[in-house]
Amino acid sequence: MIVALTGGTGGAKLIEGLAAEIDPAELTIICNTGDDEIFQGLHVSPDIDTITYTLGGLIDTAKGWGIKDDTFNALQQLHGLGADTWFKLGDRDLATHITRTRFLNEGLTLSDATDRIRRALGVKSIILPMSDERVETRVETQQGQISFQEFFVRERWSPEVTAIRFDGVESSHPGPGVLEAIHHAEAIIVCPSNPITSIGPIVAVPGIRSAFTETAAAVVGVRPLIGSTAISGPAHKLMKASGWKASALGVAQCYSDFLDTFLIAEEDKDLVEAIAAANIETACTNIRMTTLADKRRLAREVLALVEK
Ligand code: FO1
Repeated sequence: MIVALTGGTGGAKLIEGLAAEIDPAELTIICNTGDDEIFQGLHVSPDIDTITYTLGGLIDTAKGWGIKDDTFNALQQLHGLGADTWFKLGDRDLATHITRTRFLNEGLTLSDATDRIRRALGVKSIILPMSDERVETRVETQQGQISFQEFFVRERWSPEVTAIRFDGVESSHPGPGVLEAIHHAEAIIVCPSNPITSIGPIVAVPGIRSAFTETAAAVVGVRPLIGSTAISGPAHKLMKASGWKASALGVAQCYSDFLDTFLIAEEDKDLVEAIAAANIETACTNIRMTTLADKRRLAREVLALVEK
């Protein structure tokens, strides 16, 4: 069983490549839930949905989120009724949020709801929320504290960030199956997601980071930045706000206590020695994933590293 940690659109691209290269039933994905938020009264889990839609062949590949060719009639009607509609929920996407909210209202856990929805969408891989308890990523800016989606979508990640917090994480527990998956994994892949707001919340859940340092499985990470800039999104900005250098070295240091091998961009090859000093093996490659062929190539390179 290969275990992958992911959140957001970058991680989903590598997961798509992995699922095309190995039997998807051999893939267990531990997913960030710090981006979850209530919109239109519904529980939206963006990172879980991005992975579920990607593995179900439903993802809008142009945007990297939501369902391809979705319409937005309900949202338009909601706007007319005075609702906040800056977070774009498509008509088919809404069916997922309505279903998850119904399951949660019936007393199911987020893990149960996630499993029922992925099975209904024909997804063979196991998708595990990092926790069934609410962990909320909060972004502190000069204008005050806002949610991750308010920062990322409404403010288009323009505010200067002074700190990132994961409210509720101290009292949270790993979701069912998470620690078992880590301990029994043949290999663990840290996908090219935002180290602070996608991977950060997962390894902040008490017990998960230590499981990564204890597991016998090789842990291979793929860097989500080239040079000091994120391929997409605010990773470099959020790393600086969290006191990490937005360099390949900075990301390696974020994961240095549990990462065995780090796959970084060819452009960053001059950092290999510095990262090796953090006791992490490094390999360089082209980490951009535009086409499915790119995603499959990178997945093959990562799998070759975990087999080493
Ligand atoms: N990202 C945007 O930039 N704009 C949106 O309106 C938006 C809506 C949305 C709806 C459902 C969903 O699952 C994801 C959505 N995203 C949107 C992406 C989301 O903000 C990010 O994928 C993650 O939260 C970042 O990790």
